[in-house]
Amino acid sequence: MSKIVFITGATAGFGEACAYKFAENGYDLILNGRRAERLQVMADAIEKKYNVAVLQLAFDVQNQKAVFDAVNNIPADWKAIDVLVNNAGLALGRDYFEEADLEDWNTMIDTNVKGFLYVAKAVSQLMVARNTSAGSAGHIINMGSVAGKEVYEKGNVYCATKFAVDALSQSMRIDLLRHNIKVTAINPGAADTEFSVVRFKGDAPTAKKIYDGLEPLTAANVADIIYYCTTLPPHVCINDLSVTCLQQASTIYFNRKKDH
Ligand code: NDP
Ligand code: 8X3
Repeated sequence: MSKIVFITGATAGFGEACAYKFAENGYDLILNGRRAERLQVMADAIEKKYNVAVLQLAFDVQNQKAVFDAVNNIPADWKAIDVLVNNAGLALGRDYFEEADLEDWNTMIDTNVKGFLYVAKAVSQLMVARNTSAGSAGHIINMGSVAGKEVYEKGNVYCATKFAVDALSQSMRIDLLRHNIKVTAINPGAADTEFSVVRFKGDAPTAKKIYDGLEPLTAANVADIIYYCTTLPPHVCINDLSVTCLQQASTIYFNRKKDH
């Protein structure tokens, strides 16, 4: 029987790259994102190329009812979820604290903290139900960030949401210990996905400047690492993994190419 991975935020960036990586390795996929049409295009392409099954679950992780309805109504033969990639998230704005937009703050908190929690709780309940004394009953991979380890100017609430992911990953690891569920936090640095275009609300030139003079991480780099974490023996768990490109040492120290 194929293994099953559930990926939130699968319509772009890390989530999309994870979908292809896990499919390449024979997993059946449960894919989430708000953009249903993107999920459909991906599902068609992946099923054709990798001969795996794809279940599309288009919902907004901010919507508590939608999350629990979707997860609780997963068809019975999809319920044995081996891996959750709890990845959906975003930054909105990069502004001084006193100038930042309250709606941006609300959306980041509702998505990166509350939505993250709804998905983790709903899926962990399915994993608990199949607890096994032999090996692992499931693996939850939470998408943190270097911004969840160290704050930076104008990072305020985005950083706070990722610090919350860090704290919750630690808590979940403790509380789910008795159920044999692995919890891994992945904390990437700058990666060239749709993240910055979303953060700067479609302002492509400003988004591009984030990566000036850098060879940033790619979504595929991060997906490879996430997949690797799931290949270790059942008794081994990577708890917390930070990864940056060679030219990034922290959230603020970069070695950009000289002409930038
Ligand atoms: P992208 O913008 O490329 O992808 C974000 C994904 O999240 C999309 O699939 C989007 O899908 C989904 N998403 C956003 N909001 C919601 C929502 N409310 N409900 C469901 N899905 C949602 O960004 P990344 O791949 O870079 O980001 C993925 C995660 O990685 C985020 O948690 C981000 O904070 C984190 N991260 C990113 C880094 C980077 O530099 N890129 C570095 C460190 C961490 P849709 O719009 O279809 O809903
Ligand atoms: C995304 C990385 O440094 O832009 O989490 O906040 S950063």
